[in-house]
Amino acid sequence: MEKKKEAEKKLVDIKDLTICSATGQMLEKARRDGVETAFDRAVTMKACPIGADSACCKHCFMGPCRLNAKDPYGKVGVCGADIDTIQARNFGRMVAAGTAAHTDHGMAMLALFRDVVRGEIPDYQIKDVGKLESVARSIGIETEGKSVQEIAEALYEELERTYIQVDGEVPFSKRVPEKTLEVWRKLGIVPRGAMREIMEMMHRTHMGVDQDYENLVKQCSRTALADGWGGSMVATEISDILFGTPSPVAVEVNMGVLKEDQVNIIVHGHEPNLFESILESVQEPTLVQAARDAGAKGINLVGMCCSGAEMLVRHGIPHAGNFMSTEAVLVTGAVDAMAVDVQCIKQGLAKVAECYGTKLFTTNPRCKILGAEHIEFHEHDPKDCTDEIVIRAITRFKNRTAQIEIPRIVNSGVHGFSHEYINYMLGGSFRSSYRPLNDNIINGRIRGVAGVVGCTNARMKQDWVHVELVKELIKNDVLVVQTGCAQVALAKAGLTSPESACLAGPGLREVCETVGMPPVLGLGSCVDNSRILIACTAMVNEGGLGSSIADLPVAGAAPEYMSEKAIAIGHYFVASGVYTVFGVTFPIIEGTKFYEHMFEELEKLGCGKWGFTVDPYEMARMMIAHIDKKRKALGIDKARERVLMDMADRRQMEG
Ligand code: XCC
Repeated sequence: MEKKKEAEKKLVDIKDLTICSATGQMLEKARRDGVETAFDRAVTMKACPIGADSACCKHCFMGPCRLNAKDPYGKVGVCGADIDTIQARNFGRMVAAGTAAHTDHGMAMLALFRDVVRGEIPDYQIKDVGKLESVARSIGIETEGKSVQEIAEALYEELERTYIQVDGEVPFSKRVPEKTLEVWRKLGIVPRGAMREIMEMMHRTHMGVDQDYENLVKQCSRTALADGWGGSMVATEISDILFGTPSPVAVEVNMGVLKEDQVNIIVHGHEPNLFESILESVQEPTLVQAARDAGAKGINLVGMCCSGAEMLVRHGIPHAGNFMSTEAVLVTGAVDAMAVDVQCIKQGLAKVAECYGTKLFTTNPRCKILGAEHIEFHEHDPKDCTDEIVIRAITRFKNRTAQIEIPRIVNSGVHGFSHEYINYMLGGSFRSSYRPLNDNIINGRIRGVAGVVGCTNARMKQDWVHVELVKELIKNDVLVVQTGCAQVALAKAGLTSPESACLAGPGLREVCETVGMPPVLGLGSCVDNSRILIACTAMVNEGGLGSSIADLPVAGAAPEYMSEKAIAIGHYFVASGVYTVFGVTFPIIEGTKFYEHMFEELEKLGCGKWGFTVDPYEMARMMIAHIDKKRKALGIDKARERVLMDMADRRQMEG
């Protein structure tokens, strides 16, 4: 009886769990079907309060030692480590893990590129030669008079240093604005190879090594920068070179993109090569015929999470939902196969898939899940794996037994705003540059730019903080750029459509309507946050907005983050000069020296700084206040005469 009462008490109203109606509908169905999801587990699994405060040290076996967040300096660990050392060490290991995830992905993309260039993988080609040349030139590789093959070989050789270089600066440090790089050099945080940085981070956080929180934070910065300006940036650039640089494309999102009368295949993960190959397999005439023979009208390929976001911006492939919807989507019963590769793949998927007879396939040797079937993906013969997944999905379609219920919700938007396209979009083909963006910031039509990125989290009302924050920002004339699961949250809320410009403030609205763009620009997956770094650099280089990234009227946020990758991303933005506000929870104790350093002192050293709040409106206020502070420092706090310059004005000005 007591137990029953307890269970009833814990049955939270679904409206408090998500604002995504499709996910809510599926959570209702899951409850009826007796199927458990992460939302349920988050209610019954109380987060460990000591871990949440980062007040626990388990780096040696004299512990684990627990300190008291309410009296952080009241005691120290058995070895004598104080609260600042413990928090900085814990943070450092999170940065190392997040950086490792992105850089391991990036290194895999670079290895794929090498084998394609050397003719060892005929299934992929260099799709974007223009991008190949521009990336090569950006790091000092001479392209004039050289063949594509020669440029590609030289680029591979150079970018390999991003990972393995023992000394020196990563190749993409050549792209960093001079003054920002100067700050890094002064602080000693210019990254060497990512392997070296991650290794040193792990070493220094071992028991009895670095016990000075400021010194530890320096290594956190160097490691995170090896991600943002290293592993992640290489992953983005190489994926563009191999699979095409995104440009705006109309896309449908939400669970209504599933089709009851078709074979539905979802790809969920982070490495675009699996998805690119499945895209080919679903168009294979023999497989399309096999699907028809099984009674299906066709094969419907759909993405989720970050590889879904990459395919969304690159090819306009429909997207079924973000991280907190991956179990819920299986509850439709309509998913015939879900193929996963690496990162953000809940082990809980195996159980839910089993309940609905969905085939769950792992494909990457780095990620196997008990209960899922493993069909290994080999780049040298990718179709072996992806054709087999399609065949198995068709078989499941033929033998469907689960009751099917697909939420009839589809949202449309425009995505695919790469840095290259932003350049073209605002300037047009005659004066393609960031000048119009900078001018519109200077004249006050656009107040500033905010990156709103990151995950969704079982401990937050899914999508709610993202949507409220972004609405607040655009209403105040702040242009929003997005990646990852955040982008999908806003797409489902309809804010990535050009029509949503009506929700923007008058200045931003005018710019959006003139150009025909939405006030919320979707850039791609989480590794594509590197596109935001490049956009910031372009704004600095264009002139008029200061001489370092830290001078720009920009801010970042990850309001519903959940992964260590997000911590690494947040810290590389902070180290690059961006004020970055996180929601949910932050592994830190307010009032400690470590807190002061991360939330205040870093800015005084020429970097950005961290901020935290769970409230979307407060988050918007904090970000806008920062943007206004930067506008004031630049002397553009008073909006200037609101005119758009034309070519004649510009020539006169330049003259
Ligand atoms: Fe994962 Fe990348 Fe977070 Fe989404 S946003 S939950 S990290 S899928 Ni990248």
